[in-house]
Amino acid sequence: MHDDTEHHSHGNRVEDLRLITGAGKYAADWNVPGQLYGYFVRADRAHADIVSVDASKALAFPGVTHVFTGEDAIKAGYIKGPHALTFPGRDGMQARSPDRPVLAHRRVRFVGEGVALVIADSAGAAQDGAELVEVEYRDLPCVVQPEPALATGAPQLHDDVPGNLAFEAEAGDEEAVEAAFAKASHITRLKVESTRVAPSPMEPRACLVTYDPGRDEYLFNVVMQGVTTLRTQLSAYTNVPQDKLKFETRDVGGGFGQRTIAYPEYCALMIATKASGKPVKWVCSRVEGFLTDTHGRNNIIDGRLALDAEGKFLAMRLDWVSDMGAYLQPGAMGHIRNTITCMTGVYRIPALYASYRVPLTNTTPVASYRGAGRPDIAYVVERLVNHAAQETGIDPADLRRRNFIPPSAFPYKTPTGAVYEIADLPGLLDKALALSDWQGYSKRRAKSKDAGKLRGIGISTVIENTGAGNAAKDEIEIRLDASGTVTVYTVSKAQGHGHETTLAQIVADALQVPHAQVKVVQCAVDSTLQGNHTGGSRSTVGAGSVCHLAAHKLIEEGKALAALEMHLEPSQISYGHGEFKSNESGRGIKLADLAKKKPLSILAEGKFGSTFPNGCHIAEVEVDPETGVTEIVSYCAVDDCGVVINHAIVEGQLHGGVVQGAGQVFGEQVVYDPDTGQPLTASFQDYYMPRAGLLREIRGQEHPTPSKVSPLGVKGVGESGCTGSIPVLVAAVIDAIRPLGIQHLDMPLTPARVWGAIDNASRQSS
Ligand code: MCN
Repeated sequence: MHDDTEHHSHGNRVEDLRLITGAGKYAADWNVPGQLYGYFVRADRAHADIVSVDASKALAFPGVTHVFTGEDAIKAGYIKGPHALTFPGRDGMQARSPDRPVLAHRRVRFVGEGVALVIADSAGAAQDGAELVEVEYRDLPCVVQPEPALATGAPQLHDDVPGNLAFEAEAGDEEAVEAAFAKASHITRLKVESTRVAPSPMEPRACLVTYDPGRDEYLFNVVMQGVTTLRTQLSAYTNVPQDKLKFETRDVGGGFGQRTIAYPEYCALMIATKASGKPVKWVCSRVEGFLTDTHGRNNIIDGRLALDAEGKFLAMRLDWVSDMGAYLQPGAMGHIRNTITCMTGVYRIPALYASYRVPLTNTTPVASYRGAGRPDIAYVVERLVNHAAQETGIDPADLRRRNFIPPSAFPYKTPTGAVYEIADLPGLLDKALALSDWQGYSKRRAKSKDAGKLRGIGISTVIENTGAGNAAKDEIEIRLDASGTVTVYTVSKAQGHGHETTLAQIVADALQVPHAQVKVVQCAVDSTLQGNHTGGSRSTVGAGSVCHLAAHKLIEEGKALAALEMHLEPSQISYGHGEFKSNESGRGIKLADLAKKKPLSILAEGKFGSTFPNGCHIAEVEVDPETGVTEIVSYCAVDDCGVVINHAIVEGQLHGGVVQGAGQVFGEQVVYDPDTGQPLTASFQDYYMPRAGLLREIRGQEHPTPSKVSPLGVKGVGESGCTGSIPVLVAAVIDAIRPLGIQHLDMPLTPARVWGAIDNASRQSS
């Protein structure tokens, strides 16, 4: 590898200086002269008919210029948002997606739903004006939990969604599973919940929309994860043609899937800017974010795993209830599609069957969150495997080894039709066992016991699909200018992932030029490139691979041009380290000199399938039986994300993902009052956030098996940490408290919950 890129492959993210010195430009930093400000009046109840909205007092407030309501949303025709459950369900069922006018019309269905948009000449006036909007409601009974929502007699949210059941789906072979269950020598059963969480990126949502009547175009300065998906969805919601929707964004402070979609607020702002003739800006508060940014996970899964007398897995059945909140959103598809793709986990399980029921409830809509179903499936499969190990008395590492898909079986077609490309699971396990000193555990457990602590160890071995996207293809443009600078254009958008570093590194590597010579421009305002947004850990497999192809195309086209210059045939030219050279005379022409004659522009494209990163994580915890407080005392992660482009960034991605998973395990949970539907966790005073001290050290190792899906050999890594950490940390805590007779606890494993279980167990045994 070239010296410079070698240097960068171990760190030095080029975007960091800007981002950590306050020089980033986030959505709320965009302003234009003469802009107005929007503030949303939001439902303060979970379920009610809107009897009337009286804006007269608000309109009389100094500075307020307009108030828009559900009537305006209906008039504009901004009524039906796109959703992603577009594949056929059980018996060909089509998802029942109710209307969702961009401002609520006649009915509100969750606390926080936008009812009116007040526009004023200052943010303060808009907020004060909003206080004066009088909404008369007729309260309706609400339902905020998924299983009660499906029960007979439950309050009904939408006339066109009978029984609150928006979708039903199934996968696998139910008969084969039932037949295998009938012969099994052991069946493990566990019902688990992957809790509803609030993704909470650092940067709150914000959006400035400017309407240009001359061009009939809208320009958005908005938080996003890539322009193409947002544009498609906004167009679907509003019927405004895609080429009339422009976007300009520079930095995004975290996304985690939550910044992908076309939120109704953005469409309501379109109504406001068009009607007022002025740009309109809205900045979301943190509380509003908790109420209206899509939530994540939120699955209840009843799982059964059948084993034979040797501990071989025979069959697995999973019955899911996947609550999507009050309306279907784009993004929620992953809860079904990804969980089917990864259903067999890393194991050979000959028969699989899953059923899905998707209820709607009086809660904030749910969409994808880091992993989008992959952590959920890994969680239930790994919990079942650990539970089975316990029940059969087989060592959990050994039980895994007995059931792993062997290296020789790859590419492996799973019973639910996915094709896992490549993995070395036994190798991964061996490395993780050695790294964590699995053998020495009992000594450490005894030591903890002496100190009055309950020690537990957990293991997870997981695999997930990453890479494939919805876009027809990923396109990259590379321009070479007369200064020799290579500029790479992409429509993916980093939200903290370091793409300015890694995409540049890929191109610089291929061109053998210093890293600093390559600049990355994401989502240029007039770009017409196609491609996937950043999500599904696909940017490196997709955009990254095309960067590689584009750089090689640049070399080939450059050779042709250099040959013309030197009156030679392209075959007589070779390329290396930024220079085209005649093979015979050694005469050369540098990239910059070539561009001085004629700037070069290259367009490359590619379409890539899924890659399957996998990992083995082993964690140890100490639980204090007096307080229920858990401390993570050891965390080892061995991961295979194929060829690594930048080791420091990959390590950072894994750390971030692991801690995000730990947040869900130990505290994060969105809670609603079951009677009133009021959210009880709509601020950081009530909603737990993991802090640095939660996980002090991760010992990590790479175990790459290069992918052939990508010419770079890469697999995605952005979500892997979450997928591995949730099952392993829960397993470790359960292992610690199992000697007290506790077999199962649902997340979050807060001190109160753990202590309560310990207390309960000790009462029962005494
Ligand atoms: N990388 C690498 N070598 C590999 C694979 C990846 O060097 N073999 C680098 C990439 O070049 C990139 C980073 O690791 O800089 C993540 O790459 P990739 O796995 O391709 O994932 P994406 O860039 O598509 O990121 C999406 C993924 C998802 S889906 C969520 S959600 C998520 C995540 O990444 N949200 C994040 N990581 C996040 N990190 C930050 N800081 N903020 C978020 O919102």
